[in-house]
Amino acid sequence: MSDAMARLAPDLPSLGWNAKLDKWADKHDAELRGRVARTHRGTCVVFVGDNKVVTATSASVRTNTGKAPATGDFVAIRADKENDGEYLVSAIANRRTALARRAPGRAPEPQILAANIDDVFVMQGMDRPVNFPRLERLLVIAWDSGAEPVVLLTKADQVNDPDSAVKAIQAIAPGVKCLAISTHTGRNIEAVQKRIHGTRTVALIGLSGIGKSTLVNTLSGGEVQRTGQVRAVDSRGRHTTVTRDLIPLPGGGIVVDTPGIREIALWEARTGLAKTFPLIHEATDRCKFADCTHNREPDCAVRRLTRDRIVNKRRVDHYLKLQAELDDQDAQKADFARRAENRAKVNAEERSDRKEKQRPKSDRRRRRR
Ligand SMILES: Nc1nc2c(ncn2[C@@H]2O[C@H](COP(=O)(O)OP(=O)(O)OP(=O)(O)O)[C@@H](O)[C@H]2O)c(=O)[nH]1
Ligand SMILES: [Mg+2]
Ligand SMILES: [Zn+2]
Repeated sequence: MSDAMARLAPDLPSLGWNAKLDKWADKHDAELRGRVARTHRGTCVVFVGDNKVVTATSASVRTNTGKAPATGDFVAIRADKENDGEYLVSAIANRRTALARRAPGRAPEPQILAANIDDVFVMQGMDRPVNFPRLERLLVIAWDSGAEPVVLLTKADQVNDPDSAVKAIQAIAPGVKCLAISTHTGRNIEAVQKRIHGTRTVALIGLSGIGKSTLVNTLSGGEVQRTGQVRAVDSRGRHTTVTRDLIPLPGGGIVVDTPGIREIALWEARTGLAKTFPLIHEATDRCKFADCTHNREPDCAVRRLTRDRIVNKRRVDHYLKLQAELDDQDAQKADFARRAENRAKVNAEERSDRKEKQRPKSDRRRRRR
């Protein structure tokens, strides 16, 4: 895999590396510098230019970076003094943008799906009806990344009237470009290509089996990513892509292919929520009560939107649901922080108790005076 990947790795400037990053890397005494192509269980594959990749340990504990590198990160690398011939990621440059979700598991923490991206292609297959809640959830995450979302409806060759779905999406996502594409007929592939050039980086997200990797291959003009069959019974994919991969395209531009995720939880995405539901978000400021739950209160501007048929009820309900998810998360974060603080206090007390016991008696007495 590394060999094939290395062939994709041109010089660092075409991966988005610039003079500012050079200065930053110099400050961190980087022996090597590069852009993360893939992460996998505490190691990451890094493009370091000259058609080379190195594998570096990315465990945040060992590298003192405090956070794990993500696909798309710009990193400083140095040789691992304890392990001959191995490398460590010694620093991660500040992320210009970051596509994040809440990491699976109980602890409230983020997982970065792609860093330093310009566009997020939010993708859905046209072989099934548009799933608006799923689309909205992905749009929240995409907007929140700081990059620009674009909706791609794939497999347009599978339906007679792809434009009706495009129109329905444009109605709920004003200002977001939406394209019906097909890698089989080539429909709108050129329009997609136009957005990816130079050092622009685009992340692809959406369910398994909708054709993310197929699009990457079409844009690459060759087979760089494995693609999978879709089960006929439920037209679901089989999770063919299992890592988040940064792929430089031969004609310029870079894509991040991701594994299809069924459950995607939000992470601190209030900005993304406001941008995905602008009318509803603005209305919340006009409710009579500052703590309006938009449920039964009089003079509620949000309910007025549905009553006047400006926004449909499903969208309002979904907005409130996503907001509740973020409120819940804040409560969990506070709870986790409180417990961590208590644990630290108990540990500190135990440590000082132990010290007290280890000290000679005479010394203890002297101290107390
Ligand atoms: N009809 C049609 N099928 C397509 C199109 N694009 C992709 N497919 C098919 O969809 C199936 C799944 O494609 P993949 O590219 O592997 O899907 P993926 O989104 O990368 O899936 P994961 O890696 O599992 O997340 C393959 O059998 C493709 O041939 C298209 O434009 N039209
Ligand atoms: Mg794939
Ligand atoms: Zn209200």
